[in-house]
Amino acid sequence: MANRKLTRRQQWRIRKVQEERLARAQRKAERVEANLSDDTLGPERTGTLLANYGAYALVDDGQGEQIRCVLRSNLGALVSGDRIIWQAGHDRTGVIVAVEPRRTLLARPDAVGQMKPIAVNIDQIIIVTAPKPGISEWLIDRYLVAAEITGIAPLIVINKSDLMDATKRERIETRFAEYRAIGYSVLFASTKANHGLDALRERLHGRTSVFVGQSGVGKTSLINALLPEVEARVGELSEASGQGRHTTSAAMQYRLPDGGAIIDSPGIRDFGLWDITADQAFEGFVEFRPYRGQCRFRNCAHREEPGCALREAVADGQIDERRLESYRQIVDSLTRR
Ligand SMILES: Nc1nc2c(ncn2[C@@H]2O[C@H](COP(=O)(O)OP(=O)(O)OP(=O)(O)O)[C@@H](O)[C@H]2O)c(=O)[nH]1
Ligand SMILES: [Mg+2]
Ligand SMILES: [Zn+2]
Repeated sequence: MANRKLTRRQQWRIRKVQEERLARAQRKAERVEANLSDDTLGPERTGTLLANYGAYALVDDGQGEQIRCVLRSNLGALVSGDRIIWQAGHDRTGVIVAVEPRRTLLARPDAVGQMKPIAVNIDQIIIVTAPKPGISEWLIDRYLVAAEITGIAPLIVINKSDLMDATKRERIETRFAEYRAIGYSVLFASTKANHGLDALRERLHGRTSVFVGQSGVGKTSLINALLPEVEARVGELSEASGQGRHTTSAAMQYRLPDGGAIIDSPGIRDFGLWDITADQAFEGFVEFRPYRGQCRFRNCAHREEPGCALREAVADGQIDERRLESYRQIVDSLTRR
């Protein structure tokens, strides 16, 4: 996963930070436990899980109160957005006893290839990218495939527009014209220059959206700009990154004042789609759909085969060549497993 080799000293520091974090979470969980005893627990109520820190989780009780809860065992991996059943103890603590079925689920494989949920019960995936650390269409395509096959609407946001002069902006507009042509919305924004935030706010209204994208593109900054009052609670100094900057370590949901919610998620370098089939990947490229079953060979891999409808569509200017290449790379990554 790491994009560079870490020195022994850095590794030691990362381990130390993680141990401290774990110990802190454990202490908090113990304080929660101290306020809970089976005979004083309140009745079962519904709530929304805001963030899961492992040893304990933060729950929204639906009345604007945040409750620190421990989790009964055997509930599985709960994540931001889960609708849960909980019982109150003393002093804004509680215990989560059950989880409701999920409406939608966005997941990704972890380091050992196990699918882990990122966020659940969401309506919209906000794919954030920025000229710094760099715009990657390959990564965007993977998120788009995930959005298409989970049926969650995507929105592309290009943040840090303040870092673009007119020429650069023009060049990026040209690169993203293809996405607009196949039906995706692309918004430019800047938290620094306070640009594009109203348009974004409009798209977030009344829905539950998760912000995804590479580390450092400004997901947390966007959430801070949209909800200035939550500033204190987002971003923790990450020594693990070795760069002394704030980086998000657990997905966290925030309620929008006029309805809806936004979920901040930790940045990732690569977004694998390991549990899908080549057929699903095909469906994930919306502009390919009219060509399904049109190739000469039924098992066409859309590479060198004669009579490939997708390659012909590229030659006719109907399909973008880079998108076809992106599809092939995704399929390659599936078979390499
Ligand atoms: N120039 C410029 N910098 C920005 C903008 N928005 C955020 N940044 C900077 O980008 C850096 C990363 O911002 P974050 O909000 O922490 O990024 P993130 O996507 O949440 O990163 P992770 O939590 O690691 O996934 C910070 O130094 C921000 O100050 C912007 O609009 N313009
Ligand atoms: Mg962040
Ligand atoms: Zn083909």
